[in-house]
Amino acid sequence: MSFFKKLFKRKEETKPVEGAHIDESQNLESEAREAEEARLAEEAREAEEARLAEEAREAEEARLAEEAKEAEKVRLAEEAKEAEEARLAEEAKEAEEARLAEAAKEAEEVRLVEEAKEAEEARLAEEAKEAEEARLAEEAKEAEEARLAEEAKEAEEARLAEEAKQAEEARLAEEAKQGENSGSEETPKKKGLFSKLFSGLTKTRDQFLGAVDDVLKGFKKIDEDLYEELEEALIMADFGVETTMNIMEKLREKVKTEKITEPGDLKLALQEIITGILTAHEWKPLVEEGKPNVILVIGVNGVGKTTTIGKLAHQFKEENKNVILAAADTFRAAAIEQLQIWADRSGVPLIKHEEGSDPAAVVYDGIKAAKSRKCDLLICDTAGRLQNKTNLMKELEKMGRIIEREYPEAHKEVLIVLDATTGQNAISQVKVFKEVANVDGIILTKLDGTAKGGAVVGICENLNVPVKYIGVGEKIDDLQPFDPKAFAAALFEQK
Ligand SMILES: Nc1nc2c(ncn2[C@@H]2O[C@H](COP(=O)(O)OP(=O)(O)O)[C@@H](O)[C@H]2O)c(=O)[nH]1
Ligand SMILES: [Mg+2]
Repeated sequence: MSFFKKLFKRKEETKPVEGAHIDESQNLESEAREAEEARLAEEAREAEEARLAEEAREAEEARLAEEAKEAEKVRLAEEAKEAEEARLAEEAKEAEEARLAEAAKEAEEVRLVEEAKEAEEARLAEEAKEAEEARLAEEAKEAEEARLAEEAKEAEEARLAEEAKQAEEARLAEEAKQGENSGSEETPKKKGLFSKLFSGLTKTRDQFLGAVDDVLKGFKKIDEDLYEELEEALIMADFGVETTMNIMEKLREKVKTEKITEPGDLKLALQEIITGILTAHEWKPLVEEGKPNVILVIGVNGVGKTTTIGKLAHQFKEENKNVILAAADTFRAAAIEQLQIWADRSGVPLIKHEEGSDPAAVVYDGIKAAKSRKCDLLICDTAGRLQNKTNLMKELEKMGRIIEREYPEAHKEVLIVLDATTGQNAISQVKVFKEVANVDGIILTKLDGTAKGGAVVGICENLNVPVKYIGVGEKIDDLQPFDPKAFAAALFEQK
């Protein structure tokens, strides 16, 4: 029976019944029982509630645990997914890197093969070129020897004739000196130089002066057309565009200030302007007196370095200087032999090594010999292989270093030899060599063989390097100090 039913029943039973007699002890007992029952019921209820609460708590805990477990599962799954993704990404990255490395390796291999191929081709080309050069040098040497033998014969004849002429000139000069009009400054030597220069410039003069004369004759007054044609004549003689423009500007100016009206008078004006440009650089002698001198002769192949050195050696020997040569063009045996021929002709000693040896070592030995023989002048020949610029640069640097180190007391000159027949190209050669060496002066050769003599004017104006000597022929005395006034005069003088 439930607690409530029991209670209800007890109340029914305890309802005062009219007339009924209720035993007092019975009542008390019943109350105690009921109280006990109520307490038990209360306890049962509380126990039930506690159990329910416990159950609810356990259920809640189980639910939470379940939830936590599921959350953990989700988290782990998530983590596993992420790890997998990371692994895949890493794998993909590695695969990509491997692919790129492979591609780079392949590209590098292709490049190396290509480079090796190019190097081989360049080597073969260089070899072929060198072989060709050697052949040409051999030919040149043979021709040179034949020519020299011929020249020696001619020179001897010429020398005898010259001696007779000079004796006659000396006699005349002496006579003139003794007479009252002895003031003439032109020595026979100077006259001889000028006549060589004059004949050396024949080709240039014929073309240039011929063209100028034609223009001037064709006009009655000075106008734009005349200027234009004169400009053309200058360009044709290889004065160079810039220099021609400059000369023309100066000419217009001169015509204005000096009020020149006759076309015929323009010739003298031009000569004056050109002389002005050519005298811009002061002429200093190559050799400083009272101290040793070293001249390093540079320039591309075939411009006339070796020939010029032979001529210089001869000239300085004639001036009673103690000269020594060094064959630092060691690239070909023929080059050394060629210089030997010139040394023998001038009667000066030559320091030489084997073909292919270090040019700087030759210079070193040259300095040693120059010191021990107390020479006034050491002249070094060099190879001018522009096609191998790095090597050339290294060689020239090394030679320069050796001279500075071993011969600091010497006056040093680096001379570049230029071939006048190359005209304006000569200017770019100087620019290239200026990158690798300090160039102190220019020697312009082969003026006799070209109508491009006007290039001298362009060279003087464009390069901040003075022209020191000019070559006007192949003979030993066909080299002369550059005299701007004489040059301009020889360019304009009529026969
Ligand atoms: N006509 C003429 N030929 C010259 C002159 N100077 C050098 N040569 C010639 O130019 C050629 C090359 O000269 P070389 O001295 O061997 O040149 P390198 O290679 O610079 O040493 C030779 O045949 C020389 O005779 C010159 O002033 N006039
Ligand atoms: Mg040479």
